Amino acid sequence: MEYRTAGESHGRGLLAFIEGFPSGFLIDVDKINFELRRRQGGYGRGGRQQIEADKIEILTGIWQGKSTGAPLSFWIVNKDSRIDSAPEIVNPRPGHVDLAGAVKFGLPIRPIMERASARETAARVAAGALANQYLESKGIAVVGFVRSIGDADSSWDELQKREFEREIDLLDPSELLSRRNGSEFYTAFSDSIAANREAKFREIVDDATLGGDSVGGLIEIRAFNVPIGIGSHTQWNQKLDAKIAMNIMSIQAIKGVEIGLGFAAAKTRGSKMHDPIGYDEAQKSSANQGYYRRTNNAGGIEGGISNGSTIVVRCAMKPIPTMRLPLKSIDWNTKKQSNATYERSDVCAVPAASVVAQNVLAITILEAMLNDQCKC
Ligand code: EPS
Repeated sequence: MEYRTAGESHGRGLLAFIEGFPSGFLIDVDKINFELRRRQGGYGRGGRQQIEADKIEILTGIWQGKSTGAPLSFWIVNKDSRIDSAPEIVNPRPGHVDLAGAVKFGLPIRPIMERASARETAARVAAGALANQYLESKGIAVVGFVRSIGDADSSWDELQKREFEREIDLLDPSELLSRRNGSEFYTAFSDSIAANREAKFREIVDDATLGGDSVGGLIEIRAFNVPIGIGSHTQWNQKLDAKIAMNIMSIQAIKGVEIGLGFAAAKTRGSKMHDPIGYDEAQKSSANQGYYRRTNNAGGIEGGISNGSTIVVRCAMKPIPTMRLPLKSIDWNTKKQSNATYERSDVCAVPAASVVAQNVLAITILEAMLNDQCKC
């Protein structure tokens, strides 16, 4: 299976094209549209989401509601479609594609930024939501949530932080989903922790809004019940962790990806890092085929192959580069100093990016499962 997207932020719409999806699968369009609606939400979103009502139309690859095995294409209309009349951007925004893209392609900034826009992720969410549905039918659950906004963690009470780290590993997918779906920041905190954490997040976003600034954050995605044996050590580009890193890093504004202990592994001794192996006959029919771990510092992947533990991925989103109080830039025509252009934008799109990351992880796992020689 493979997928691609097409479309521009203010063009006619966005397209997701999926090849190699299994035949005979009943596609739940409402579930895909639910994910598209979630992507449009979350605290800190800008004005565009008041205009759009993202929904898919399935153009090809479907017969009587079921996939046919032929290429599927999903179409999402842009209501705010005005690419040809949108004003030119003459002052490239630091942190955005504007400068490097215009130099490379020899075009004005407008057509470059229109394709680079994070609106493209609507198409990825649609494709990923289909993948997630298919995984669900095999008992696999992929759930993305927001861990933190801006520098909120630096003032987080140490005891509460430890309590959260302990309980998050005990949550099953349905508990995680119900917490996440009840939060305007798409977090996974218990009610008692959420109250002060989300107040802090709101304060950070509101402060950035007032200051004409923007904020990023930290996202986590967990994939439960992925069978042992997905991915392969035999070739570098078959490694599941490598595929995950590439696909998550390809999401707009993501600057860091880690799996399991991730960067903290660098300062951890081997004896504390690696997850001791046990065997329990009673778990033989579960994802781990009985080979259980009490810890999961590997984040569910060893040697590029899933080991039956929950796959745990985190990614860091940078603050969006379009800011009401802009940084210094140049004038693209005269090369003289000026301020970067400001256009309508989000102040914080971390909750939306958690929806994107969840669905991108789902399609990455499904691709690996379907394309894997080992047919787990
Ligand atoms: C987005 C729509 C865009 C931006 C955002 C993502 O809307 P507009 O540019 O019309 O206000 O809010 O795009 C970016 C963050 C970006 O870097 O371009 C969406 O639907 O997700």
